[in-house]
Amino acid sequence: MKVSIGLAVVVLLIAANPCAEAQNLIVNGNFDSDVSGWTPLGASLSAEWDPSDYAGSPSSGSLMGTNDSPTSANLSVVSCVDSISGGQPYQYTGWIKTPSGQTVTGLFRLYWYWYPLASCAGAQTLAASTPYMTSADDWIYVSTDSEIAPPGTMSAWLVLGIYKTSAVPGTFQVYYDGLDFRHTGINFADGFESGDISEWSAMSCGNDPAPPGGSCPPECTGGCLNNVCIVDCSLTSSCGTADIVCPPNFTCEVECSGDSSCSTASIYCPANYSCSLSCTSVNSCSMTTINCPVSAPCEVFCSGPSSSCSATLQLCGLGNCEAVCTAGQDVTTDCGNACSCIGCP
Ligand SMILES: [Ca+2]
Repeated sequence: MKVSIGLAVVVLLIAANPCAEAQNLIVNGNFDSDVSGWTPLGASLSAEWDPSDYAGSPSSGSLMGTNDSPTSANLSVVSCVDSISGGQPYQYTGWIKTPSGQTVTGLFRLYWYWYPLASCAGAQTLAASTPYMTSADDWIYVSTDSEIAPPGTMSAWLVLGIYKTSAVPGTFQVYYDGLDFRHTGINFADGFESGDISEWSAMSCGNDPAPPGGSCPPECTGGCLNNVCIVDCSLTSSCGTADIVCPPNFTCEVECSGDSSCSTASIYCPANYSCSLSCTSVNSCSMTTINCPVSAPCEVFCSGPSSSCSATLQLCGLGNCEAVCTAGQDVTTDCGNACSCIGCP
């Protein structure tokens, strides 16, 4: 597998630095029960809760924006987030759908502004945007590029653009869901002081939406933390007797720290959220197979003795897929159509 040195460095930094993880700064980006925190600007625009959810969850919904201006109008639903750090990179992602069969045309996109004061006060500066889109009959994932906040930035004004382009009366509707705005998790260490992130775009390969979470399912035997389901396999031969099936609405971490703990197990990741397998003890993941998410990141970490991974198989999805070995462990990474793929030597 031919990969660039830059990408390998990125992956190792991410793997080695748990501080590189960032969290979604949007309080209500999944619209589980309402559209609180979001404000439609303009008398011709409404923002209402709708039961349609981008992941099909029966316990969540989306924001339905309706632009019924009698003429063309570029309107927006907005939300302000604080706790921005100047000089740091941020990215805005989400899911968008438009009902088919609308009688008027329009455009939609995600974009945001920076503000020098908290609560989006002071003079605004346009940050970044997705391209304008014209149709999305089913939910599509969209993402801006990563954008560095100017020095002194305190807050960001996040916008859901709902631009009715027809000059005739009629309503133009757009649904938004799974919105995520976060520090993109790059902590500039030695060698990256210039702030040049042009080599870092591999991080945005695939989809990596924030999981909706919910009450912690019983299969998360190590509990749940920040919408991460932890499967605890710390006892000898504890998890290899049956399939390990991650619940659908959480990021999943399977921790095989006991001897032979996950040996011969088949692991099924959540379809839409990232998944990781760690193998840290004698034969902990021997003959274990991990079935990766459809397009979210999938990682296997083999550390400890060389037998911690032996005849371990990683079946990649479309997203970032990687295996990290520290001591000659044996993992086969089947890259398939992964947008980025790094296996162990
Ligand atoms: Ca939702």
